[in-house]
Amino acid sequence: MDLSVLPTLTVLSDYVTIAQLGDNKIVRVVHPKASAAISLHGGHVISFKPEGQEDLIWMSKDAIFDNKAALRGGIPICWPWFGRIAAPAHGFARNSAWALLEHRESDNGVIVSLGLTDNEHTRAIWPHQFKLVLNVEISDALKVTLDVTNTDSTAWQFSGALHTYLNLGDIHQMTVTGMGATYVDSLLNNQACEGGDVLTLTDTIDRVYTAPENEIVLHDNAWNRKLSIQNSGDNSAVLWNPWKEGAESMGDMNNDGYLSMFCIESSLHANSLNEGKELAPGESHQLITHIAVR
Ligand code: TA6
Repeated sequence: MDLSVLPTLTVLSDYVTIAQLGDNKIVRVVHPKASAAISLHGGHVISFKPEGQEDLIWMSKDAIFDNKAALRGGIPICWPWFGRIAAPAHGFARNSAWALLEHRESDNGVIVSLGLTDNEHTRAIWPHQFKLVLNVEISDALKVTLDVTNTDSTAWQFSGALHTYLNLGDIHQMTVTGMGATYVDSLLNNQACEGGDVLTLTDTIDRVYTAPENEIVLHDNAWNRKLSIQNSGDNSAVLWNPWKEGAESMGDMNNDGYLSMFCIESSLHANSLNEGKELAPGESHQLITHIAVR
């Protein structure tokens, strides 16, 4: 994504501006180490480009920036649930207006913090009080931390994901390692399966890998680079590509988009709303993804 063409609304510092993309306001970071962009709608990272590299983050050419729709691509924040165990799919955080809390910068990079707390709209969907802080650390690598706090007077459960769409040269030449052997296949009625050490794709995939290693590596052989994904605070890694038919069925995904993306998600998976991770009043939990070229 070419961030330089977006009109500037506000200059916040030498490195950070607020820019306009369609109807969305974007926190744009341009630093000697890397550039990045985060939509305030959804608290959604839409670009991370270390100096001299192609973007690590894939965005659909047909993504809809109307300040309402969840964005196709980037790093959607799925919260307070993952998937379709309730409506809206993947929770409401990716459709909510986040606030810019602060930005900090040094020679090493920029940290942007966004926040979302419960409001009338969120409580109508999910009747709990909460505070989310999203810390986006932009340097040679990208680190995204979703900090979840229960500000309510009773405990609640949640699930979720940092649903990262990675950008790559050619899906046919991609291999993935480190995802572990065991997975639940969403395309086979959630059947428990076992796979090999190296994943290659020739068709759609939608799997919850239940025992990923500390580092998952996407070998992007077309661009001759390796992307290192290190997740924590999760219980699984969801791997997804909709393939040709899936891409064609989505209005906000360009038809050939599946050729240049692969989702490797830091996920806290649960089968229902009350089987998620429990937080007592005042308790916090962090879901983290760290993405780097290695
Ligand atoms: O993470 C994989 C998944 O849950 C798939 O089942 C697929 O539907 C994808 O997310 C995208 O979901 P969305 O609601 O953004 O269309």
